[in-house]
Amino acid sequence: MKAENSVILLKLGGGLLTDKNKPFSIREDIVKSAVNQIIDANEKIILIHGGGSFGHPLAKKYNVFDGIDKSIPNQIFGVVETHHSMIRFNSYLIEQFLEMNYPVLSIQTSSIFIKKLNKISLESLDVLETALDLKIMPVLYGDVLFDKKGSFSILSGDEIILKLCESLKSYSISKVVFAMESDGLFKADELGGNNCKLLTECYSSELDDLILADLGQKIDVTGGITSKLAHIKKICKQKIPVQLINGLTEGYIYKSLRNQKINCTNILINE
Ligand code: IP8
Repeated sequence: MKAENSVILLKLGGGLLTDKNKPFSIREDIVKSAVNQIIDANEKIILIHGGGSFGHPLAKKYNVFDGIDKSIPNQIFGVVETHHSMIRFNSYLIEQFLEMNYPVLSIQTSSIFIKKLNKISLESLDVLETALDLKIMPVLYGDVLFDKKGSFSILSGDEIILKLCESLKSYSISKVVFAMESDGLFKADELGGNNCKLLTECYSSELDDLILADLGQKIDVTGGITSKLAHIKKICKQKIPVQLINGLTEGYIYKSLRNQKINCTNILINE
């Protein structure tokens, strides 16, 4: 595989880009800064973003994650509303790139992923890889996931990343970056106090023994940090390093994409 066929997967957390306490609210300055940093970095990237206050409150209201439930009033309408809300959020982000003349392509997660016999399958990898060939940055987002057995769920941005790590064929993934609202993963205080420390470096082989600090979670239908760690372990099984960075710290997204040193969590791969 040629060097130019290497790609970075970058997830911008929904909690970073939106105010999770206020439905349908975008943190415009943070979005603009992230967009500028991505453009300046000028790397081959697949961008994935989470649901934040556009996805989670609606998904929760209609219990979309757990699938069809006839006892929930208007649930089917809630499914399409959740999806449409994500499109609105995604369109805002896409427009920021287009205003800067940067070529991006929104790819609807719910149109290319489906659940079959309890397995999530990625149906249309070619669209994504051809966009990359054309130097277009594909942008995906947490969305509704349909199930062939006649139901639905939610596919999180983290799960999308994992599926891409398992499925990309003509591109190798040099690293996965999660831009969040904190500096990374925090180890629990060994003495049981509140003194938790940022985990700056850790080998994938050490992840199973890691005890993380519980820093509290806002509403998140797709599982928060525990589920993120489970996804990270699976990503590392594909021999792909993972970096968790603070997207609120000025310049960190750019520095991460350019492989410059920052204060964050680095999960390295054992040889
Ligand atoms: O924020 C969830 O994606 P995530 C997307 O990456 C919806 O977990 C629609 C809730």
